[in-house]
Amino acid sequence: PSPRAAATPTSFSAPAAGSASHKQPFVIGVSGGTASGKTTVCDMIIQQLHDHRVVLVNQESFYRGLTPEELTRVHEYNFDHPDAFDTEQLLECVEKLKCGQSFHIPIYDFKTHQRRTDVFRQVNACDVIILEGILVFHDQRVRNLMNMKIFVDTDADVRLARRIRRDTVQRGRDINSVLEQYAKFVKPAFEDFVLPSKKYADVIIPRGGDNHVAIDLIVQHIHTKLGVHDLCKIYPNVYVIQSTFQI
Ligand code: UZR
Repeated sequence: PSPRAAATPTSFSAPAAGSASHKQPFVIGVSGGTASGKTTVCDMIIQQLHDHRVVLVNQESFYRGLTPEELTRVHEYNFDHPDAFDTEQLLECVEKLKCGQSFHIPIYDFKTHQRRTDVFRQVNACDVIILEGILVFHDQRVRNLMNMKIFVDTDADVRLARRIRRDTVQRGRDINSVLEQYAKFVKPAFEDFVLPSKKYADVIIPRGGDNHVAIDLIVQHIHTKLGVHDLCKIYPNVYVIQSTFQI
């Protein structure tokens, strides 16, 4: 219980989760091209924010499952296009978390290109939400929920080399299909959708997770903002308690 709740008169009920006086989490968007080091940057930020409750929401969890027909022609499916994601559900997730409610995040299986139907990931109230993905800056409504936007900017050759290693080693693909998919979908979608969304970033990190100076500066800023954020939310509550006493 917060000190404010302790000072609340017994006749004054605590605000319901989701009410206007709920302390809203600080939302950070982390975008960048495939294999740019987004996850590494998020992990480093999370490590340094150990004194706060942080929830990482990955845009990949919101991939739509492929229909049986799409599955028969999976090599023609564009996973890098904004329509491949269920953005409405992603929006609902961040909105709910922002007002202190929990959310069941789907679990996407990269091998079957389907959502798991038996399990989901429950995420609860938190202080910081990190929203990570290639296209998290694409939709204006999602962008508007963010308090800070970070774009991880890594050279295309470095990203392709990492992508080849990741897809062949971790996802069991053969190198020709990885290169084909890269040329046909990944690179054009990066140029059409990901790169143009870079202009919305507040901070651009060159070299991704290798850039410790940038990450330290970002974490310092988040700490400052979390403090300011808390204060802004405390004042309206103090006002409510005072007016209750006056009645
Ligand atoms: P990151 N992706 C798959 O490979 N399989 C799927 O079922 C769903 C997505 C890939 C997607 C995109 N593209 O480039 C990448 N393809 O996941 C985005 N082709 O993930 O940001 O971690 O690179």
